[in-house]
Amino acid sequence: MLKLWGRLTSNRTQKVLWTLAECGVDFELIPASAVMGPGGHVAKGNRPFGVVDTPEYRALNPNGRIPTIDDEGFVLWESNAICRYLAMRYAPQALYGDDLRTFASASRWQDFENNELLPPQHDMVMERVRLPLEQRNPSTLAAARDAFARKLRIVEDQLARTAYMAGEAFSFGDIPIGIRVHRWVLLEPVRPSFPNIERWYSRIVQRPAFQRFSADPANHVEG
Ligand SMILES: N[C@@H](CCC(=O)N[C@@H](CS)C(=O)NCC(=O)O)C(=O)O
Repeated sequence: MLKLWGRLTSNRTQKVLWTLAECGVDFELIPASAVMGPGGHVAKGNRPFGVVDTPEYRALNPNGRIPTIDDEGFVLWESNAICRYLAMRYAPQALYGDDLRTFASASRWQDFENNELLPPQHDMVMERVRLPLEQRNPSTLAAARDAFARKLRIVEDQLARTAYMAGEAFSFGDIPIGIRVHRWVLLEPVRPSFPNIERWYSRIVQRPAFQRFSADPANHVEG
């Protein structure tokens, strides 16, 4: 069975969990992390899951980061590469219409999410949830919220043109943006108006594969 090292609260592990669910692939989740454990973040005095610092894990993933997969002896790290691999191997039709340009467009949205949306939202989660109160900095939070909303405007404009990120059908490009928007909705009860994102999100949350691992707020805004 496919093995996945990671944790439910990791947004990059979440991308892989959602993709696995879309593909209908069974797997074993091996909890692993240097910074979080069952009780929450180490910054709050909790014990991490560990594993990532062992020589065995470093031989699989020299970064000591999560997620990593082992699919019948094929080991892969980098969350977006894992999702592309899973889509190509298990669900090309369902996850990009088995079409080169849809694949390229979906990959572009993965890169955009990783480079533009993830860094400010990481700061938002640290400032809102994970850091002890005395370590939080209101100006870091304000800058992160502004940067995130500015970049989300690009998603809003895309969704004014197409029903989903890479065209008229769901693709793996919707997965990282979906994780990001879900966290944003959970973190920000009062949000700027992005009607196309709201319409798209209302469909995304109905997907059984999203419901399976990604919907639970505990995996996003606790710890
Ligand atoms: N570019 C890598 C980044 C991996 C990464 O930084 N993962 C985070 C979790 S989202 C991590 O390993 N955090 C430290 C830990 O939990 O030990 C990827 O997308 O897989």
